[in-house]
Amino acid sequence: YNNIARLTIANSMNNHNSVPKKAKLDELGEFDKLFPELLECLNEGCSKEKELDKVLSWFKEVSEYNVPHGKKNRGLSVIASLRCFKETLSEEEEKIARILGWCIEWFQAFFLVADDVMDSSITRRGKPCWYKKEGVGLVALNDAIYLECCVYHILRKYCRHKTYYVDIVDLFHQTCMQTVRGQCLDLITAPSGGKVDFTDFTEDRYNTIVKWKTGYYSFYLPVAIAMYMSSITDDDSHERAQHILLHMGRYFQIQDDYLDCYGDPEVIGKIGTDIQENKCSWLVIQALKKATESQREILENNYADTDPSKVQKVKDLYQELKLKELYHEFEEESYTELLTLIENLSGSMPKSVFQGFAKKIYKRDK
Ligand code: DMA
Ligand code: MG
Ligand code: MG
Ligand code: MG
Repeated sequence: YNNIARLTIANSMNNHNSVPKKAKLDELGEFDKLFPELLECLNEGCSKEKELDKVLSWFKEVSEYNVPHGKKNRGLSVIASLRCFKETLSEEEEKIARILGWCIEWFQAFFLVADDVMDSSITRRGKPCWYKKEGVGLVALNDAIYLECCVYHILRKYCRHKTYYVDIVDLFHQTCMQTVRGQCLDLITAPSGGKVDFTDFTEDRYNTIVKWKTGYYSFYLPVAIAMYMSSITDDDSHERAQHILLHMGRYFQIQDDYLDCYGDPEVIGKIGTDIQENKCSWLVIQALKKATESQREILENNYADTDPSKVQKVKDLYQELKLKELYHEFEEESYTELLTLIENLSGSMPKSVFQGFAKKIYKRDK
C-alpha cells in the first residue's frame, strides 16, 4: 500500500514507535535525497566571481558538517503533518514539504552552532562542536549567521511565488525572535563566574525558558508550516495547535535536561554540560524542591563548577533525591496528560498530527 495508508494505519495504532520501519526509511530516504540539490542552490548569486570560490567551499563544509546529521524529527514533521491535513499530495507538494523541512534543519543548525559556543559544549551529534574544530573558533559566529541566511535563500528559491510564501517567511522571523528570547533567558539565568545563586531557579522561570527556547521552533514551527501549506490560517486553529505543541515542547526539553545528566553520550551524541554551566535545568529545579537545608548547601557549594569531583557531588545528591525515579514518574504522567490535551483541544484539526508527533518523542533515549 502507499505511504498515506501506511502512515494512517501507523497513527491509529496505540503502540509507541509503531510506524513500520519501511515507511520510516522511505520517508527519511526521500528527505535525504534532496540535500545535495539544496546545498547546490546555496551557491547561486556568486558563482561567476572567482575570488569567492573559497567562501563557497567554506560554507559548503559549514552546511555539510552542521546540517544533515541529526535525528531530523523536526524536518520530517512537516511532511508527516501535511499528510494528516491533506488526503492526497502532489509530487510537487511532497517536494516542497521536504524542502521546508530542510529549512527547519538549517534553522536548527544555526541555533546549535551558536548554542554550543555559549554552552561551552564539546561534542554534538557524535563529533566535535563546530567552533571546536581547528581553524574555526570564532569564525563559527559568522557561520551561524550564514546558516540562518540559508533558510531564507532556500525559501525564496522554492516558494517565492506560492500564496503561502509571506506567511512562512513571517513564521520563520517570528520563530527566530521567540527562540533568541528563550536563549537569552536561558543564558542570563545561568551567569558564569559568580557565586551560585538559586533564587531565580523556579518552576515559572523554567517553564518560560523552555517554551521560548525550544517549544516554538521544535514543535509549533513544523506543524504551522504544514498548516499554512494547507491554507489553514485562522487564529483559532493556530492557537489550539500552539497550545498543544508548546506542551509537547516542555516535555521534550525536560527529556533533554534528563539526558544531559543520564543519557549515554555515545547515543545522544553530546556530552552534558548543564551542571558545570549553571543551567536552570529541570533536574536542579526538582532537587531544590526536595532538598533539606543541608542538601541545598551541598548544591550551592558544588553546582556551576567544572571540577569533576564537584560535578560528581551534584550527581550523587541527585541520586540521593531519587531524581531518576521522579523523572520516570513524570514521563508517564505527562504523556497521559498530553494525550488528553490532544483529545480536548484539537478542534477541527486531525488528532493524528499531534499524536504522531507525541509518539516519536515518548520515552526517547536520544
Ligand atoms: C537548546 O537548549 C536550545 C536551542 C535553541 C538550541 P540546550 O542548550 O539544552 O540544547 P543542547 O542540550 O542540545 O545543547
Ligand atoms: Mg546547549
Ligand atoms: Mg543552551
Ligand atoms: Mg540540553
